[in-house]
Amino acid sequence: MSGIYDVPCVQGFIRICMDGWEQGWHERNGGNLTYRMSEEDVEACRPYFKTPGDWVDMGVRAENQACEYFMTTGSGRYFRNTALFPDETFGIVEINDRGDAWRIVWGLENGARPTSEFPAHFMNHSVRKEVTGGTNRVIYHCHPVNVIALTFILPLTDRDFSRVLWQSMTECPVIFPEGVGVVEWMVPGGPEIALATCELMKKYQAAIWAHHGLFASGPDFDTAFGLAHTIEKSAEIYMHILSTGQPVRQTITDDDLRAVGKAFGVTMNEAFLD
Ligand code: 2HA
Ligand code: ZN
Repeated sequence: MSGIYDVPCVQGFIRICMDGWEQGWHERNGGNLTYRMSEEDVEACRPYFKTPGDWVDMGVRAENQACEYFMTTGSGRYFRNTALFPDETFGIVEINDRGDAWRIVWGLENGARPTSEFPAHFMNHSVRKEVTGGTNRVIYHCHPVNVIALTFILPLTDRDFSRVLWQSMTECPVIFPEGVGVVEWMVPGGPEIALATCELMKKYQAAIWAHHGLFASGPDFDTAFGLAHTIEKSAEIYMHILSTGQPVRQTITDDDLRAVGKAFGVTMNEAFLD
């Protein structure tokens, strides 16, 4: 191994950033990504660590994430630049033994800091780590056009969004059988949106932020990105249907959704089915 850019988690992090950019989900400095590193990831990257920066208090605390290491995009940095200027665009932070402060151990050069949504990511990592028995590692926030557009026309309920997304593309119920959560419009980067999202991420793998974007999680980059991609594609199909102005003649029924769930061995969220 010749450098930190040969470490698989670093390559995976760069790849998802560039994939999201190519999808058009990261205008300017939009979106953010964090990855909770495994012990092997940390050991592979450690030879390239620098003298750590000062501890910075997060204003939130998660004891189950004490001493973890996270890869994180930088506040104000552009996904578009990730491959070209990786060590300025993202970095690695270590969490202290109280689980309430970070310090930079690699990257985030030239005065960068972790994403403005780091406290939201951190608290949601805590929830997802707990409810998945430690398998969840990725939190990915993006600004996909059709998901955002839908938040202007559908009622802002988990049920309404889950049903529309399930019905617009056959394999959606297999990928997120529990549905998706919806957060009403809130100021980005603040504690309120972080806490509202945490409540939803106890039940769901993804939450939609009204008029803002999507917050998706997963055990690895492929799964988290794939979830965001699937949700956005389904929203896009629904928007295409609406834009024809034609009445919907047929759709996937609730019994069809149950049948897909049964065939693929997943438990559908019955609360959202009639
Ligand atoms: O600009 O997307 O939600 C980064 C963001 C904040
Ligand atoms: Zn955003």
